Amino acid sequence: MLQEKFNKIKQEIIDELKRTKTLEQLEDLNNKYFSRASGELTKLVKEIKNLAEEERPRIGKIANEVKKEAEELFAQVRSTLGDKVQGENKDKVFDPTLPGKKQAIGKLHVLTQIRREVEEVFLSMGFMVVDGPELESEWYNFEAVNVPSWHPARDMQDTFYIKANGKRQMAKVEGGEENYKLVMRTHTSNVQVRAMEKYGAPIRCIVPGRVFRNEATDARHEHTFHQVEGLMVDKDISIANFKAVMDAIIKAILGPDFKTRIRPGFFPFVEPGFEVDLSCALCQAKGCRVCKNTGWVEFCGAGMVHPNVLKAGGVDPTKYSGFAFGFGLERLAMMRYGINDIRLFESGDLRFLGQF
Ligand code: FA5
Repeated sequence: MLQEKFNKIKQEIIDELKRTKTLEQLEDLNNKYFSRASGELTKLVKEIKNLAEEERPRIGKIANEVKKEAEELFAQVRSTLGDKVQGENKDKVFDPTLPGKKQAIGKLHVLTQIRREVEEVFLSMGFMVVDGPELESEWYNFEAVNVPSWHPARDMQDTFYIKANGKRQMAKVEGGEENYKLVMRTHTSNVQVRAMEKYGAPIRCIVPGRVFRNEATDARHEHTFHQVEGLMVDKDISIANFKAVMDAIIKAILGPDFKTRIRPGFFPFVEPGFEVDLSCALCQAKGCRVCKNTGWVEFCGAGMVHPNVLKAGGVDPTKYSGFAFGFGLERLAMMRYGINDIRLFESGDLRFLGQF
């Protein structure tokens, strides 16, 4: 009797396994037959103890065979269904033996890196780092730094003015009687008078920042680029002080043997004025498109602050003197790293940016 029951349950298990489609169904089936408390096969096995003693070994043997066979069938079906699930979820399954995906890690733009280095050098010489607006009134960008209205840079063809509803935006300058047009600052010199108004004299500051010009671009000219303005006003400041500061920054960023030259230059906001050139590192001063075959790259405008500018900043030119300069951050980076086209900086090309 019990023998028949074992054979029947074995056939049942075989039939039910054939209909099993998912691992969940298999789990339910496993409970139905093998659960310790109420599994149907478990219950049959428990009945063996009620048999006559001489019957028990024979039926016990059959029970073991059925159980073993059933377990093997379960294992087979479990493996087949498992493979199927893995196939379906191939991408979702975590395989620790596969090489990991490399995380792309961002980094600072080369100009940010070099700007921070420049700031460190100036901070070590007692300069503070000051910020100023990129959208500026004509007053601070031009008038306050002694740039007369006839100056070519004032021409609206020459730089970017802001129009709103077809009308020019006007910026009211505190203390001024006139309205001034708004302009995308053409240089960081717009902060010279702002800094003197705010901090008075003596003062030592640099102003790193973005500037804008209506330029035709080429290998060394951009319409949007970065300058670092410098201003030092105190008693008895001379060109010698400027030269010492300039030497320190060139040495720190370009190395002790980098060749520079100072020549006269005109800017309305300085007197006397000069320009600093860097020996072209791209062609070892032999001549190339960046230095326009001269061997030199214009790097910095500078000079002794014009008395009118000191006055505009509320500083007494009879007591104080100072120097100011403005250099191009891109040009500094170009000479340091041998970059032969300024347009690469804003290109967003990761093959270029990833090198620094
Ligand atoms: C000026 O902008 C003056 N404000 C500098 C100055 C400040 C003079 C204080 C005196 C006292 P300039 O236009 O020469 O000057 O520009 C200064 C530097 O900015 C240049 O030497 C060059 O390094 C960089 N530069 C100028 N135009 C461009 C451009 N289109 N693209 C990239 N860099 C430029």
